[in-house]
Amino acid sequence: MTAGTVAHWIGAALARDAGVKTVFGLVGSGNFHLTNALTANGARFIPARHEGGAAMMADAYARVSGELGVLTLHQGPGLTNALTGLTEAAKSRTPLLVLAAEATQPTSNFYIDQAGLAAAIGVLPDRVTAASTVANDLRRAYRTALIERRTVLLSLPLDVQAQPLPDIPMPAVQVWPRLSPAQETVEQVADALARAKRPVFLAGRGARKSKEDLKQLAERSGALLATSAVAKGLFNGDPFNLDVSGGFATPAAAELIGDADLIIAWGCALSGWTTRHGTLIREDATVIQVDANPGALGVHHRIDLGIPSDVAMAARALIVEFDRRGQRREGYRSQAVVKRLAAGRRWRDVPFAPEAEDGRIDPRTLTIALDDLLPVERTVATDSGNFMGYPAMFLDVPDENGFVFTQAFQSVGLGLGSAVGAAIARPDRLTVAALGDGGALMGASELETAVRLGLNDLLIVVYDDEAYGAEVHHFGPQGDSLANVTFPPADLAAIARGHGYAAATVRTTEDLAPVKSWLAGRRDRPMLIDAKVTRGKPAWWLEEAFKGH
Ligand SMILES: Cc1ncc(C[n+]2csc(CCOP(=O)(O)OP(=O)(O)O)c2C)c(N)n1
Repeated sequence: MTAGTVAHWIGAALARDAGVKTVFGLVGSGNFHLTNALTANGARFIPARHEGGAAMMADAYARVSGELGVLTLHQGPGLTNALTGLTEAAKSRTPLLVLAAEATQPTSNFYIDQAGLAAAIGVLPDRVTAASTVANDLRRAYRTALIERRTVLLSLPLDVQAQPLPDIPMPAVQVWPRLSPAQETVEQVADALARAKRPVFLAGRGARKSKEDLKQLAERSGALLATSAVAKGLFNGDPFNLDVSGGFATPAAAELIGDADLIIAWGCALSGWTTRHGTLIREDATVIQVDANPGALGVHHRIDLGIPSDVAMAARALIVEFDRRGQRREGYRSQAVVKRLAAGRRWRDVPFAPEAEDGRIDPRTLTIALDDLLPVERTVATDSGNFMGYPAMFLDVPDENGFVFTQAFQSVGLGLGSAVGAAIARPDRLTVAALGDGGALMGASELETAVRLGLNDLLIVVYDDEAYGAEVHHFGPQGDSLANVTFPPADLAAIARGHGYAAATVRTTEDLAPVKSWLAGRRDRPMLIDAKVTRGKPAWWLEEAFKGH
């Protein structure tokens, strides 16, 4: 019996009044009535098999759809199981509302300090304190998650959930006005662009809604365009697009970014990943950072000017300023750059000698073959590990919503859950989950979820080196024992078939024939390929990642 209780009211307020369409989670006694109330009022509930998977599904769903992610959990262990995914979401500023039941009696087995736990991982703790305050409590948490782009834990004490409630609507959520730059600041940036010979724009996830403005401004000011890994695909099709900056940058992109005399970061944190720990940015380059979150300015890299502003508003104000001045500059858009890009814009333009190992395929050869085989309309979600640059560098994505890269916490095991969330958000696209064998087995609890949900346009690609490759390549050269980070072969194709997948073991490009048939056929089940990849050499971006340890 839920009607008329606080639990019922929260479900109805979110699904009916706030229009929440999709909710992820795992149901226990503490969130049973709430989840039923959500679905009774029109939301779709996606049940995961592990809260860690559910958290990543909600996170990726929010990243790909642009909607608020909503997650519902049982009290205590339901929440602790979700912590790694929630940390990734919090560090990525994913707008995510976590509705977790809460045992408030310290004598309960389920009791923990949920607020303390949330605070420790960068999640904002909040609570529904009483039936009389639920409308305001829910609105506050919902608004903070959505508008301030935060991961918010709204704890729902069991006794409060059970209290009766009169029929009141959820109050409207007030939208904050967007920050815009002062005219003086706009002129300062326009002056810097007018002085610069080689300006480069680095755009992050915070620029995803501003690409047309940024492309226009770059054209007027002669800037080249690049993105952080998480915003890959943003400037697809632009003739001066360098694609990803940082560890995954092509030699041409790294060279051109490395020579820039002005860098403007747009909604981009300028993290060590994007700047190769600062080495991609010349010491004498002017660095300007624009971010809607003032707290993000200058955190990872030195800046000469930090502008707390909505990215699109700042870009538009600069376009107006350029037009007012009647300016249009060639800047970095020279014929020499056109030629350099024509010769090596994409990673696959860079020649390589495939590594040879009996019964194994070079991961670059594999990924290029897949890139040719798979439809262009795709979402690529990657896990963490030595392998992760191969999909990031050799698989194209159609736009800025096509790449799910959950590396803010650099955790292994998040890839499969995030692929499921992405597939739910974009059922019109093929979803590619790129995993290492370590990450695939760590996240294996969601293998069944994809089949159960009928996610038949999901292709799981396991880069199987039968090891924690990142550790092998980190410590191997020092002569340390690798016994604890290498494993005997596991038949991941058989494991997948057991769950109901189409599956294949891949050792050569010819072994991809079943993928071709799967793509061409009825696609009545998802597919997994266990690619036995060569193990001799570390990925070249790994050295960069280790610098952060
Ligand atoms: C949760 C978690 N545990 C451990 C690590 C340390 N770690 C980083 S990469 C890696 C190996 C992952 O192996 P796999 O998924 O097979 O990918 P590979 O490195 O072999 O390509 C490990 C254990 C981590 N980052 N996150």
